[in-house]
Amino acid sequence: MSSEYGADQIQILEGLEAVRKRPGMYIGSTSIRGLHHLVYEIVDNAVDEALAGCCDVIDVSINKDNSITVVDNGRGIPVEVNKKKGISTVEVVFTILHAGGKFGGGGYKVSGGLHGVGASVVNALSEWLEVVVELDGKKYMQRYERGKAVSPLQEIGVSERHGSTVTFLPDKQIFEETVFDYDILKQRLREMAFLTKGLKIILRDERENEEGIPENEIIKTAGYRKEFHYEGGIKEYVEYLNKTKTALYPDILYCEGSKENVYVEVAMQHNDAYSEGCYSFVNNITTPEGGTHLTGFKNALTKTFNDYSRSMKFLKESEQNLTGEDIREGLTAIISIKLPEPQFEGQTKQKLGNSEARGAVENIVSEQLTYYLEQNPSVARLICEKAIMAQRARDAARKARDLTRRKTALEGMSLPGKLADCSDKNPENCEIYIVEGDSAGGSAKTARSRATQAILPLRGKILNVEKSRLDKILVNNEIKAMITAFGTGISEDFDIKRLRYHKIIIMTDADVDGAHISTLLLTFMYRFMPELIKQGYVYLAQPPLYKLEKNKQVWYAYSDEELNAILQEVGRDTNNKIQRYKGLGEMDAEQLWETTMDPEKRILLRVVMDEESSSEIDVTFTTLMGDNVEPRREFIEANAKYVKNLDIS
Ligand code: 1YM
Repeated sequence: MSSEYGADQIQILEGLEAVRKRPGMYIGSTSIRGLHHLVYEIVDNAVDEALAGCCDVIDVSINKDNSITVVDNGRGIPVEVNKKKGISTVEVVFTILHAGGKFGGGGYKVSGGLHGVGASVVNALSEWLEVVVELDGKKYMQRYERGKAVSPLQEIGVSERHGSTVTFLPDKQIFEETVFDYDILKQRLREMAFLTKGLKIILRDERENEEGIPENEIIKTAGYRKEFHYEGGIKEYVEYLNKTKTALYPDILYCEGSKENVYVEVAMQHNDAYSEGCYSFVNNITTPEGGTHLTGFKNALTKTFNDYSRSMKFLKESEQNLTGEDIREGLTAIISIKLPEPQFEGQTKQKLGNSEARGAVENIVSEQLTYYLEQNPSVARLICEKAIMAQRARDAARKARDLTRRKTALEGMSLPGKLADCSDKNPENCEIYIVEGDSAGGSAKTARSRATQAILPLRGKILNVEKSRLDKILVNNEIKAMITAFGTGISEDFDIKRLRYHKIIIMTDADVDGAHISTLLLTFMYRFMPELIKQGYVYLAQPPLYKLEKNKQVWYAYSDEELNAILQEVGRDTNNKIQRYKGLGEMDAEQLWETTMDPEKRILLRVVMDEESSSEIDVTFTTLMGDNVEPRREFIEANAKYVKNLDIS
């Protein structure tokens, strides 16, 4: 045995040891995010097999013990002994760092998680991993523990089918968190299915806890199950994203082609709203920061629609060209390209750098879109009319903004009258409470710590930005007050360096109206100041739901569970006077300070967003705030059970 322990084996162990020493370098992090990357790495190999045309079903299960099983019906990972290494190809794939699709020769590895490093990394970071391969009538198995094979690949029986099955348990020594989240996997697997037309991906949750999965995904026999299968691929993705909106025309515009070794696919459709949702992917990986492929797409769109508008005389000679933003108002688009050697740039390596991608996308989209517009003049007209309206609104908004800019330049920073500002001028120390209603605003002004806490009361409901254009939004008083108070400006003028408070705290009543106002405020920030959320400056205050008094002693409860716990402790007798807070206004200044504003005692929820799932965030906001009632009803039904204290009085 020891004589076989040659240089190759030593190299293998050193490679996997490096992964265990610095897991972050291979999977980004050891947080919940890195944990889920393990699944994507294994699924990616199966998706590659689907892209090679050899597999059409991938089945992913979260098992009872939080291990994961991925099954595909592909050719099966090759089992023959690799002459150079002296071990089976399966073992090479799972134990040698960077072993990937290059083995088979010919094709290139197309899909790939954040780092595309594959099966060996997952193996190195798992307590154990088992791989089963079925091919040519036989069934093989190998098991590894913390990356090391515990036996060679063994033939364990016969089989009618072909494919690969991988089961692994993430190593608790490596990961901060080892419990998989059904919803996170669901989102990414849905996205993968959209990006790979025809591929069926099944997700099952075999765990017994009841938390977290919508009722409609329960299957009778055991656990939860969801199936993603889209024959229309990214066309269906656009349809899905626009489901919560009102489409401007029935068609999904679609372009496809290859140029300079770049395979390009684009699907798009306008809706009657005002925000833009263009999502780009390279080799099935999302590129939240865009890059050359997205630039190519935007260039093509701008040029094609300007040329068309001029040729049809929708735009007069004296009129300015439409900007890209005018044309993309209300546009939902998926840009998906595949190329052999993607180069990612930027701080987070999420921006495509390959210059050939720009030309390829620009070319294919320009040509096919021009043809489409010629063939479909009525759709073309609708889009051009919408863009021209956007151009006019943008002009009006710019004039309004120039006016405010000039005003601020003349008068200095004129802060809104309703704002009770704090005295400290260092933004790092400062926080602003945005408070629902004048009466709660009054209590908050009395209660606050004047040095560091500013209060901005808002009257009633703020404008729903999902349903208004920028020019309307900018004359809304509540919104204007927020913009001036924050100091950053919005959209292209946004500058985080001018932010006047490092905590923006939304404080609304703990009821349905309060939740609605919070959502309106978050929608506004998400659409016009997304950096505030991305950089973690936005918080939700958590006022208590109950006050409990007994023998002059006072307790506050922030949930029903907490109330019950307190009642258990102090006893449930008739002398308790439990008070249910209907709103912030019912608390006096002292109570408000004690329960919700005192930095020593309060609970704040930080609002976070994962940029990799921004298309899903968009769906959620438009579901909640858009025109279509049906998806909103479905959303509320599916999520009602998460709402602990739904007060509809
Ligand atoms: C549940 C995970 O890994 N499936 C899978 C992997 C491979 C193949 C088929 C495959 C690829 C090729 C030829 C080729 C891999 N093979 C390799 C390597 N599912 C899963 N299904 N035959 C089979 O790329 O030419 C790496 S991955 F390197 F051995 F070919």
